[in-house]
Amino acid sequence: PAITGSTRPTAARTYGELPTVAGEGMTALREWVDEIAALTKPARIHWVDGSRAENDALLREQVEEGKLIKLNPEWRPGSYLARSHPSDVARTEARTFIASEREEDAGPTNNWAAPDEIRATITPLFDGSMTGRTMYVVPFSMGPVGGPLSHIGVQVTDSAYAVTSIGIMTRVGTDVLREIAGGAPWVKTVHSVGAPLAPGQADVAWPCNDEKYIVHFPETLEVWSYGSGYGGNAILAKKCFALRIASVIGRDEGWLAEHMLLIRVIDPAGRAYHIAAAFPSACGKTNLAMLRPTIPGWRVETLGDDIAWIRPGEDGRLWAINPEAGFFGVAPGTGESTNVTAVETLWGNTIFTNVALRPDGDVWWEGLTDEPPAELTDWEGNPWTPASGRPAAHPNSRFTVAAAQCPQIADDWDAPQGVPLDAILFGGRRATNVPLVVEATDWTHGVFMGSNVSSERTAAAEGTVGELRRDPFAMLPFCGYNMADYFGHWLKVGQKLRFDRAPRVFQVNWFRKGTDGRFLWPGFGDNSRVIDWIIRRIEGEVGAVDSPIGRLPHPEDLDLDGIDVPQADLDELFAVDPQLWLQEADLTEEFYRTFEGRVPAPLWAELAALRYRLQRA
Ligand code: GTP
Ligand code: SPV
Ligand code: MN
Repeated sequence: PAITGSTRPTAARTYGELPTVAGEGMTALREWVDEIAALTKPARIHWVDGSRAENDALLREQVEEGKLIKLNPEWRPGSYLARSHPSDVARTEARTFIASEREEDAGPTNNWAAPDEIRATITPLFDGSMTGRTMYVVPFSMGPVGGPLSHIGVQVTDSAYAVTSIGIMTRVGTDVLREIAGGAPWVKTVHSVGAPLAPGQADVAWPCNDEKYIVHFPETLEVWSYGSGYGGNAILAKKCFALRIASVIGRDEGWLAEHMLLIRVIDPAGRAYHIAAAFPSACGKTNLAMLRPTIPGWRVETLGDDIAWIRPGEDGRLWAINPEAGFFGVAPGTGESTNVTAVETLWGNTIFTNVALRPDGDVWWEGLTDEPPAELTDWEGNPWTPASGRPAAHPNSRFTVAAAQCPQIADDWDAPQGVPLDAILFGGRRATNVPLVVEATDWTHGVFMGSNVSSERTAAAEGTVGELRRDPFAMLPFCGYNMADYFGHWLKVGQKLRFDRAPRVFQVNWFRKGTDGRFLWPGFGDNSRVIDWIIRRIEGEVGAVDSPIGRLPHPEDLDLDGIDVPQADLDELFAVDPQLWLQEADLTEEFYRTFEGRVPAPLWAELAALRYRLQRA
């Protein structure tokens, strides 16, 4: 049957076209939309078609309503600045729930809620939550529409900011509806900022609610998000779907949904390698994804900067896609000297959130230039000068921009079948202990390494910045099921690979500090020197030094031509202190014990072997 539009609340204003896509699957979608509308009671419904005209209209409207500031097109064409409410600036992990039927399926690292109970809690909040607002229906695809590794979702939201962000971050449009009409399964995601408008009530620039719930129902493939308009709390395709829900689908179907960047590295001989790397939030994924090697002859092509969906292929290799279509990147620290590729990517058509505004109508943030401008308007809209003694941009301020705009994006970045992985990197922000690079001896050891990632907390989520916490596989806030089962799933995926075709696993740490508190490694473009070693390891061109924690480079094998890292710093970068590592091992045991017998035996065996090697060192 042809769709004639929703029967519920009559549109006070009409936008776009009601979808005319026909097919069985559309009935279920329409019924669901009607059901959500009956609950949330919006003033109007807008089916998003993903067209350029629609996007332009939505942006214009947000400017008229004071929700976006149009940047000076002379400097930043097609670009906008959003200022969030000061209380709504990052993911709220304490308000994020996995509502699996059984508590043990969520596991000790997630906040669990009984599905019935949490539905009973949030349903009254959603009741009338869109009053006076437009409810947008956004059909999106993660991965190319119809691709073998792709999955579809629909987000209903009362935030136009979310709609324009999803439009950049995913593939939105009527072709997705056609897939749904044809019977493709889809994930239901519901988002409300939780700020109903009474008749005549003026809206605010960033509506949100002090009460927040980000709730995932892994059994019914649903996400319900209430009260926040920011990032991963509001763009539900990203962390909620592509990681938390997708990790559960992957567990059941035999693949992996990971918090990983994806790159192609091309060496001076023209050989191409594909690397995926998991670093916790604000620990360098976007930067490595856009790497400009400082060693001659090397090139990096960007494939993805935050999420990878990875599947064992029939050839015994792991194949990965980036399911997203854009970057939601950390602004501070992104500059000409650190990530020139990002700076070039942001030339226009970008939505900035919580950065500072220059008097000339362009944006600025800490690290964009060495010297700050003499005067700015800070992220909260207050006058700012370098003497203000506070950052002008919020530490978790972000840019939202299409992947296709990246000057070094791979030509085939959206190839439906993805790319075969040669190496997997695990990293974190560690001032001590973890060396610049260390290679795992085999897949199981690599999984052990991944399960032990710890990292200093960043501004990407609420909490105390700098505090060391366990963040296995950089998935602590994103694994939608029991983390110990997830470790087991990684081991199982490894068994499907041909031993000589499984990616090699490495742990890296760009953030080790000297006793004086300065970074020992220059990082950024110079991380290509570590990549170079990794690839020469893969090719068997260099040996390695066995250490209790894994294989380290022979000092002469790390290409340091053209940089000046003092020998003392290099020694410290690779120092492995058995006593400190034995303490880490104790923490690992403590951590594993929180899973009450669910951590797979091979990982306990790795821990025992590690202790044995450390005690003999
Ligand atoms: P999410 O988007 O939150 O997942 O973050 P991300 O992992 O993509 O981190 P991103 O690349 O945005 O980097 C976060 C911060 O770390 C930025 O301020 C960077 O400047 C800084 N950073 C990235 N790479 C390096 C590095 O090699 N060395 C140092 N010292 N800092 C780095
Ligand atoms: C992260 O925190 O890892 C991000 C930002 O990539 S958000 O989308 O808000 O999760
Ligand atoms: Mn991230």
